[in-house]
Amino acid sequence: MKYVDLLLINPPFHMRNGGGNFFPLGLGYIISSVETHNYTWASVDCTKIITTFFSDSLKILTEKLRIELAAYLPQIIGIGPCITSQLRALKIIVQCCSESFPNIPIVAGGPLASIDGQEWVFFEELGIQYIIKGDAEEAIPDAINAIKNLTILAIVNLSQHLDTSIII
Ligand code: B12
Repeated sequence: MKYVDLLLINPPFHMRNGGGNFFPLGLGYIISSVETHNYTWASVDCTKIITTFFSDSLKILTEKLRIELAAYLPQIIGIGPCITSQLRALKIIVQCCSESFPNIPIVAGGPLASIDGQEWVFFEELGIQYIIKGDAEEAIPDAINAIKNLTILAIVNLSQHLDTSIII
């Protein structure tokens, strides 16, 4: 199992005839910023798992995503770039992530998450805890930093309770 600060999940989409596909530029920007901050990352590209939203494909997505997620131990999960037409797949991704990592924060981002008035899609329909609106090159490293500091605080607290010294 590989420890990573950030696990990015690129949602799949139902490709049109003759449509193309490449790794999203927005995720590339986020990854570049995460590396600049010396954090680690990995990505699961769901467009490599399915290219249609027919029910057989969605079943394959559920099965294969579960297997891919089992390879990682992330601090935070980022799903995106989310767009309107991906809703059915987003439900599956959130469900698989919540099952595989029940205590790990999940954050969604991208064009759909950035539209005012669409927050309910993420919080109520998908059950995601956090969204980042707009560009995430600064917000994602900030979120990783906050989570790491919380973990350190928890360990310091525990060490005080136990009256032992823990070197972090
Ligand atoms: C280039 C582009 C494409 C390319 C490449 C897509 C790709 N995989 O990279 C192609 C031609 C393949 C394409 C296809 C489609 N596209 Co397009 N595309 C764009 C376009 C013009 C630019 C996207 C881009 O690269 N921006 C530059 C990067 C740096 O910015 P960004 O993606 O926004 O990323 C930043 C933030 O959003 C955020 N962010 C992004 N991802 C994440 C993830 C997390 C976890 C977090 C926290 C934040 C975050 O941080 C990033 C860095 O700052 C946008 C319009 C636009 N102006 O945004 C439409 C747009 C995204 N596409 C759209 C659509 C509808 C599609 C298609 C569904 C069309 C179709 N019917 O087939 C497909 C789906 C493809 C897919 N899922 O990848 C819509 C989405 C609308 C919506 N409401 O959801 C948009 C907004 C255009 C529009 N106004 O209609 N697209």
